[in-house]
Order: sequence, then structure tokens, then C-alpha cells
Amino acid sequence: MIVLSAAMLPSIGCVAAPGGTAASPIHLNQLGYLEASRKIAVIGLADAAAGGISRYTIEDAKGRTVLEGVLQPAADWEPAAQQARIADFSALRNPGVYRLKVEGLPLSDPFPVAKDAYQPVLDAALKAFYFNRASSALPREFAGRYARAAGHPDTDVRIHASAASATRPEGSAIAAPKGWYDAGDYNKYIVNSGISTYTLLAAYEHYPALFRAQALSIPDDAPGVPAILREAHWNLAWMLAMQDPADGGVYHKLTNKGFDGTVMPDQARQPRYVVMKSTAASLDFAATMAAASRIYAPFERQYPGLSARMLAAARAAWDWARQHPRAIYRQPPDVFTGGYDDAQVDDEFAWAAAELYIASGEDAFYDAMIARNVPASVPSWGQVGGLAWMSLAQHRERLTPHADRARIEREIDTLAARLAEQWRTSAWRVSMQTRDFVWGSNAMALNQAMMLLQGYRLSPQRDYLDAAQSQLDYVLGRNPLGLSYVTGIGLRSPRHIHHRISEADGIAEPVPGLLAGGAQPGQQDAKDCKVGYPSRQPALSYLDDGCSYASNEVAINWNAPLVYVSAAIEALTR
Ligand code: G3I
Ligand code: 9MR
Repeated sequence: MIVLSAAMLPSIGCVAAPGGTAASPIHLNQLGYLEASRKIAVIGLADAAAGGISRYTIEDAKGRTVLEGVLQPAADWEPAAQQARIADFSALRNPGVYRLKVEGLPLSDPFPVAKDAYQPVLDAALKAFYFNRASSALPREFAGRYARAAGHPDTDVRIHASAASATRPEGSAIAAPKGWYDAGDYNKYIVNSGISTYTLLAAYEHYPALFRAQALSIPDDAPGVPAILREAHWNLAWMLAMQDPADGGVYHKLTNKGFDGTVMPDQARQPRYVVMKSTAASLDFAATMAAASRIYAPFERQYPGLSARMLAAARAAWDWARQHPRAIYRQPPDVFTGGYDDAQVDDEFAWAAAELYIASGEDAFYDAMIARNVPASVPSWGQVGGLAWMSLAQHRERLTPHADRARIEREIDTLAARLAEQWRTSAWRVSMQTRDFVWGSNAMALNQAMMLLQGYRLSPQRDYLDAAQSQLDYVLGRNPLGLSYVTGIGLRSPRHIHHRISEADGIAEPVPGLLAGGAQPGQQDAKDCKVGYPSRQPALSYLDDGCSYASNEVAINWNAPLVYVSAAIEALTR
């Protein structure tokens, strides 16, 4: 049997399907599957034609039938208003390249079954953070044809009126270089940086062996430190500079007043500001720094004093937030960039308290967390309560006797069980419901997967792992558009993401490894788009056009769970 590695498939795809030949209605994970993966394909048909078909076969690379099966009955999938039929071919375990065949339909794309099937997406998704570094030139050695000059040095950042204090009056200057650009824009937002950085740190904390073995081509400025932690450090260094040393409060964002045009970083000239200290930013900062303080502690030699500094910074930010519990971010009238404004901060208090409890062992922090009464939920930039329970679950064996371990396990399991039930009863076999098609729906899918995986880590119920696999399948091609939503990954992937660098660099292919936000019916960018969306259906409302910031932008908080989930599936599937 010919073994074709998953890593080879994208290049084959570029030859065979440049930007999208007519896709088959047979949708599957374009990176294929691990030997022990649950393997599900979905046939999506806009009409009842699906009803007539009943059998499928799997062919190997030589056209020999290696498996036959019966399709499950057609059922309606509301988010796409389509009928779906499932082919479950999990019995296929031998490495190889295959196609799925259904009488009367175009053959599926070829897909591999291979060990390390998701290593390419894991590597690319992490490397994408490097490609989005602010304040740095990207040399050819690491960036290849995406090499570029430095932009946004952020060494002369002005204090905006909303952020003025006695020691830092309006218009005075601070330096806050480095960090990642948030998304397709060039601004840097603490709220979104917090969850993104934490999610990468959690991936490392949960699967250290996998990340220690990862060879990633980024600068080695801290020999002996895994690439994921070196990359995260680039952003943590910036975050630390966003704290006012005079009082511990953390600025909400570092930004232009208005979005840059579609130019490369070195061509962007607008003045930069830090804007308003906020409760949410201070708490997300506190949580992330407390988590980072424990994760970087073993690397004292490479980062002397960093771990202690982070814990002290976390405590100071926490104290500030306690004194300013209602410093809710409001966009000043002269600032027009992203808001990340969230008026409900109980979950941010709970998350910061949980991380400070784990870092310090002080029971008062546990009580502060419980007092907020925040249940586990699927994380997003504005809803971080699930991260608190996820960290507590990870550390449950080492918590003080004060912690209620049964409650921690119950919170995670209740959420995972609900998501698994949604998966079992879904015609498309995903946890995603119609309401989950929000701005950044692909990250919603992956954050659901991340919480299913927390459930699996606590009690290895196979459904939790299989449902998480399905969510990754969805993002990598098993969706009604037949698109792998990650640039450069899979046979058909976005070509025109809303990402200033990809749009302005003169290279036809977008920067690789970036997850597009995905389908959602809001179409808030319709006024900026000359082409119309093809559909209003939640799971079909997607436009592969640079104009579409509401469906085709990229963002660090969307890429981070892609790193987590692809790593976890690799590490846990057997
Ligand atoms: O909170 C309400 C909820 O109560 C309501 O039921 C629901 C119904 O639509 O809307 C919820 O608000 C949504 C909000 O996100 C919180 O989820 C808004 O509709 C939605 O428009 C908003 O989208 C955010 C978008 O910025 C616009 O503000 C995205 O979550 C957020 O990821 C995105 O972030 C941008 C940054 O501002 C700038 N940088 C790029 C980045 C990615 O596009
Ligand atoms: O480029 C901006 C993107 O990063 C934001 O997520 C989005 C929503 O805030 O806004 C984009 O900027 C657009 C602006 O809101 C309206 N005019 C067109 C801009 C993009 O071309």
C-alpha cells in the first residue's frame, strides 16, 4: 500500500484543485485521519436527493475497494438548511490514501489515514503567530517568501486622554513593543491577547512531550525552551509593558485611532496610543500572568526572574481590579478600532482568582473564584469562565484541601456531556448549533472541542474524543462549503482572508496557517463588499474575499484553539 504523508497532500491539492474545482458533496477532513480516529464523512445535499442513496465504498489509491458501508438515514441540519447523510468508516485503520465513493455522486477528494495527520496544521497554526509578530522584521531564514520589514516599533506610544494618570499625563510616552497583531488589523488588545496566550500555554502544559519534540522554524532566542513558549514569550513581553507600574492597572489596548489601510507593517504611519485601563483587561492579564508564572518557572536559566515578575504583576493587576470593579471599557469618541468591550466581568474575576489560587496556593483566591458563581462554559474572548475550571481540573491533584475536587470535575463533565449530546443528535455530527454561528464561528467549534477534550482528560469517554475530532473535521473540511478554513492547509482553503499583510504583500497565496473566522449570518461587512454573500444560512454565510472582515478575517484567539485541539487530538487518539 502506498503511504502518502498528510504533509504532502496540500501541494498535491495545489496542482489538482487550484483554488477550488467543483467540490464533491462528500465532505471530510482534508488532512485525513489518524489510524485510531473516529472517521466520519458527511454527504450534504440541498434537496431530498440524498434519500435515494444508501451505500458507500472506500477505495484505495489503486482503485481497489477496501471497505463498504451503509449511509445513515438523511436528516435535516438546520444551520445549512441541508439534508445530511453520514458515512462512518472508522473501521478503516490502515495507513494509505483513499477516496470515498457514493453511486451517482462525484468521488470524494483523496484523503490519507496516517500517523501524525495533524502535525502540518499544528505546525502551521503555531507558526502563524510568528508571522503576525509586531515590531519585528521577519527574515527569510524563518519567513521564506513571506519575509518582511519591521513595522509598529511601539517604542513611542502616547497615553490617550482616557488613560491619563498623575505619573503618566495625557500625551506622555511609553514603550510597549512586541506582541502579536490581533488579527487582520495591526492593533494589540489585552483582552484578546489574554485568552490567546493562555490557550497556547495550556496546550503546552497539557501536552509537553509533543511540544518539546516540535521542530518549528522561529528564532531561537532561548535555547532549551520549546518553540511554543518562545513564541508566547514574544506576546507576554508586550503584555507586561501594558501594566502601569504606578498602580498595577492594565491598559485595554495599544492602538491607532483608526484602522490602518491595506498596507504592509512598515508602511503604517499612524500614531499609537494606549487607551483606558479596564477591569476586564486587568483581570485577563492577571489570569494569563499567573498561569505563565508557573509555566515559565522551569526556565529560570533562559528567562531569569521572569516567573517571579509575572506573579507579582498578576497580583498587582488583581488588586487594581478589586479596587476598580466597574472600569468597564467604553470606546472613546476619537478611537474607532476593535472594542473587545464586555460589561459582564464575573467570569474574568473568577478566571483570575482561579489562576492566582493555583499559582499561590492561597485559599482566599479559591473563595474569590467560587463567590462569582460562574459555571463552566465554552470559552471566548468575552466569556472566560471555562478557562478557570479547565486550569483547576488540570491541577486538581495539587490543589489545597480547601478545593472541592468533585465540583471541579462535575463542572467540566456537565459541559462536555452537553456538547457530546449535541454532537450525537446532530445531523452533521457536530456540536455546533445554529446559535453557535457567531463572528468567529470556527473558533467556537474549536473551543467546544477544547472543552470536550477537558472532559475526556478527566474521564476517557470515547464520545468526548470523537465529538472533538468531529469539530476539528468541521474546520478542516467536513463542512457544507467543503473548505478547510486554514490557509495553505488541505485541498481547498481560503485565498483572500481579511489580513492586511496577506492582502498587501504582493504574494498570491495568503500567509499560511491562519484560521478564517468562518460562516455566520450577521454579514456586518456587506456594506464594504462589492460581491454579495452566497447565502444567508448560518453555516453557508461566508465570503472568501478580502472585504469580508465578518467572515474571513483571522485572529489570534481563533488560531490558538486550533493549536490546542490539533495537538490534543494527536496526543490523545489511540
Ligand atoms: O454580546 C452580544 C449578545 O448579547 C447577542 O445575543 C449577540 C447577537 O448577535 O451579539 C453579541 O455581540 C457580538 C459580540 O461580538 C460578542 O460576541 C456582536 O454581535 C458581534 O458583532 C461581535 O463581534 C466581534 C467583532 O470584533 C466586532 O466587534 C467579535 O466577537 C470579535 O472577535 C471581533 O474582533 C475583532 C476586533 O474587534 C478587531 N480586530 C479583529 C478582530 C476579529 O475580527
Ligand atoms: O479591518 C478591520 C477589522 O480588523 C475589524 O475586525 C473590523 C470590525 O471592527 O473592521 C475592519 O475595518 C473596516 C471598518 O470597520 C469599516 N471600513 C472598512 C474597514 C476594513 O476594510
